[in-house]
Amino acid sequence: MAYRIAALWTALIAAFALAACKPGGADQGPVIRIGSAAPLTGEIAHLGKDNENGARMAVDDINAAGGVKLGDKTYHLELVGEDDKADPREGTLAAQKLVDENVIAVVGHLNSGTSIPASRIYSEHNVVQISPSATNPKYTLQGFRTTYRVVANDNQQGAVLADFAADQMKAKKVAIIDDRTQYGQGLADVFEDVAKQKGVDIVDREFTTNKSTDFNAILTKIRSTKPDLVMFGGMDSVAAPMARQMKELGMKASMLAGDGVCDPGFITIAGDASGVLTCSVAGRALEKMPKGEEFEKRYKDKFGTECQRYSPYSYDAVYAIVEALKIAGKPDRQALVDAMQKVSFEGLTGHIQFDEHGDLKNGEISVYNVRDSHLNLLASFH
Ligand code: ABU
Repeated sequence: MAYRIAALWTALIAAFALAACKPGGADQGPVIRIGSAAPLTGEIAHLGKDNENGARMAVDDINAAGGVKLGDKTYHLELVGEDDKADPREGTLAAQKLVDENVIAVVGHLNSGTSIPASRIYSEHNVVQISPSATNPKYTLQGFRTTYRVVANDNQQGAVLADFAADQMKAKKVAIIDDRTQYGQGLADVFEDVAKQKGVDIVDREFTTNKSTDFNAILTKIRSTKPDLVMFGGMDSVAAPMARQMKELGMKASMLAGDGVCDPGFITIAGDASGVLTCSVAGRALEKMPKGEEFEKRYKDKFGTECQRYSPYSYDAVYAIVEALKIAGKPDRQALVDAMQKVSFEGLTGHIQFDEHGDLKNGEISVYNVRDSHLNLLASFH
């Protein structure tokens, strides 16, 4: 028995020493915890990790600059990451975990399909949620005071894609495929409505899932309609094998897609079929951010990989939380909720200020194509 008590004490002392040494431990004074929720496993883990990395970079930068001073106390930030597996149910479990882990606010989730169900939990616990990438308009239209995003939404993105298809790409016949997620189907619906208004002939509408990899049946059907474009609403892990199969089937059509596809991960998976893609991003292009190149370089040095898409936006989401904390003057969930509407600052990605719903004011849409295995900026729209 004496041996077991001694062993327990040794373990407790070791655990205490570890807590005191790690970032946010006792030696660094008071800590404010910020959550990050994204898919860290599964088909789009590269995008989820990118979102988390952006938030981590902001937290590390803020801590390196001395932390967050509120009144007479200086706080160290700690990032608490949860894996939502890009799954709606897992998203709510991750949200509840973050609430229980005493985070003051959350950067996330990546997907609209997880951000929307999770937002109810954050709202019930007065936890501010800022998504760096969820673009479905419904996300911010639920009447919650806690729900924000730092990107444009799919009403803007779908309309820009339809305008671009009709006016710049001169597409007359378009087939549409979506993945039946809130994001993919929602974006495809907006695109279809606006494209029809512009006189584009929607020759077919098909759907798949966000896990599918075999599209031969629907692509063979679509090929017979001879479209100029195949518009896809979904993510890169589905779009890339689809692009490869379009090439294998000898299809002449280009692929048009939104921000779930517009990243280096698509090019890696699609390989020599990647040149078929024209796509949009629901924000300012990294190339047009005054500190974009510096961010890209620092990101690569820090994480040993190139940034994908929305890490600059999760970086700004952390700064938006810190701006609101400074307005609130104390690390209190309710005070933070009350401060969010007053946030206004020049971020990495542009000016960050929110409308009454929590949408970014003056969101931008950028359009790219893929040339020589690189994303090539074509145009920006407000
Ligand atoms: N906006 C692209 C991917 C995330 C989402 O809205 O589901």
